[in-house]
Amino acid sequence: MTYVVSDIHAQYELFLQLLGAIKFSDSDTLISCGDIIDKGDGSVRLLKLIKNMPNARCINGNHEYGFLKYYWGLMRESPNDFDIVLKKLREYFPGDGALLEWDTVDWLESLPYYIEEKEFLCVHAGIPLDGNGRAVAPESATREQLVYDRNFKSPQIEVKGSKCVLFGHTPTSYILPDGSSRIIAYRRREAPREGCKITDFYKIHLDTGAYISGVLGCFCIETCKAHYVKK
Ligand SMILES: [Mn+2]
Repeated sequence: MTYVVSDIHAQYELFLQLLGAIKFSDSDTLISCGDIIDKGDGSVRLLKLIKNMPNARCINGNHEYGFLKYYWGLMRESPNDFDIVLKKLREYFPGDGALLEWDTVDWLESLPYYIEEKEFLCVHAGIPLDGNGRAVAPESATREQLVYDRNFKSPQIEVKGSKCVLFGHTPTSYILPDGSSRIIAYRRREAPREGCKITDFYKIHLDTGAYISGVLGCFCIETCKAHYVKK
């Protein structure tokens, strides 16, 4: 199975709890839509854990992008002093920054900003739509558009075309009328009511606001079911 998660925000124990709840195994794939770090105190432990999972695929969110921009700035200031740069990068994470090593920084720098498969597309915040309401080709979107998009989350924004877009970035409790923290799957008007193919949906809003709500969810591509754990 393929499970997609977003905005874990340094909730290390809660993430382990989620892997246990879905009985995540070597034959499964995990996709993270970004914002693994910040807000909680387990940023570096979580990065190292996911980096070492052979069946995990990750993209960067605005928080990883913000960290990388800070890193690139430090490298311009002190291009010859890697020790100073690493010291400052460790201080960036007040919780467990002391555990940060260069290989994790290099790994973050190597990550893409979208994952595109035949039937779905993973981005952090959203993707611009063209005049026909279709998502533009992700390679033509800028990093800023992908990690900071402000419009895509709106329930009024419908995506035409054949792919489902999975994203996070804004807690769904800000969108749902009852303020609850659950994944929102937007079903296509033309899709059969009981269908369970990923292409029956045009977008899946994944961010359950784990660091505020204590709820972390993921969405399974094959079953189209959401799974949750709570602190
Ligand atoms: Mn974000």
